[in-house]
Amino acid sequence: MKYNKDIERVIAQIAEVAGYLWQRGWAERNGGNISYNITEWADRRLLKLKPIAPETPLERPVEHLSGNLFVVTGTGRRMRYVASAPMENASLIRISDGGSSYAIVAEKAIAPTSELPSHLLMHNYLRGRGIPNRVVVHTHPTELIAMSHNPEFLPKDVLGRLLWSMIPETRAFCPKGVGIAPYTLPGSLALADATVGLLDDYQVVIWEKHGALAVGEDIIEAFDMIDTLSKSAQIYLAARSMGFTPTGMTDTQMNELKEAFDL
Ligand code: 2HA
Ligand code: ZN
Repeated sequence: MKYNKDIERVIAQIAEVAGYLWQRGWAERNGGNISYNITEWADRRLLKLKPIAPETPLERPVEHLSGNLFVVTGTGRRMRYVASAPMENASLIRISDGGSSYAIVAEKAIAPTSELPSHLLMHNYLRGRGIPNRVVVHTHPTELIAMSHNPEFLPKDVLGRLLWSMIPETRAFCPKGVGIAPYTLPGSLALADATVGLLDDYQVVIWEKHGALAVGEDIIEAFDMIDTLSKSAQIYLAARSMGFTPTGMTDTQMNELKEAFDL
């Protein structure tokens, strides 16, 4: 299918980020998924494309996404192939008027990611709050997942503060820290609800013992936040493997940073 320049740019960025996720080792087999709201760039032709498969009802309507068009990576598809052939491994879906179902409108019937409930409910919540969010990225960053196996890190903002304290950049570029959703079955509505419940406070959510998600207007920014947090997790791990627990920046040092960068 031919797309306009704006949408071609979005598809190229999805491929770029999919490549990073694979290179980082965060995307074993079909791990991770991406959704991108492209409605604002879609011309009439795209918005009126005929469904190539029957409408699929959504368990929970997404009224703020009525008529919206998304590029969504396909279920079972591998990030390394999203990188090399994005639209062979992603789906174009349109939400129905009213938001109670979606239809695949791409040329190929690629079923969207198993995490579609989380993706759509996150987009819906943010748009409903008037936030011009376009992207949800989900991936499996090894060290961050490992840290989520430690119950001591799971109370509110404990892991977030620890990661902030590893290197100044993390607080500067992830100023809200990380929310943590307790372990829940992948793909479930319960996982989606737990995640949405954290979006008032965070742009990055860790799914305990599973992965990370970031939201944003821009897919590169969303990737960068997870990458920055992952850097902190790696510093923590490097110190622990050298036999010591890293001191971390002090509260005074972090507060100085907060003021200097107006965070
Ligand atoms: O796409 O990452 O969470 C596979 C997954 C499910
Ligand atoms: Zn996952």
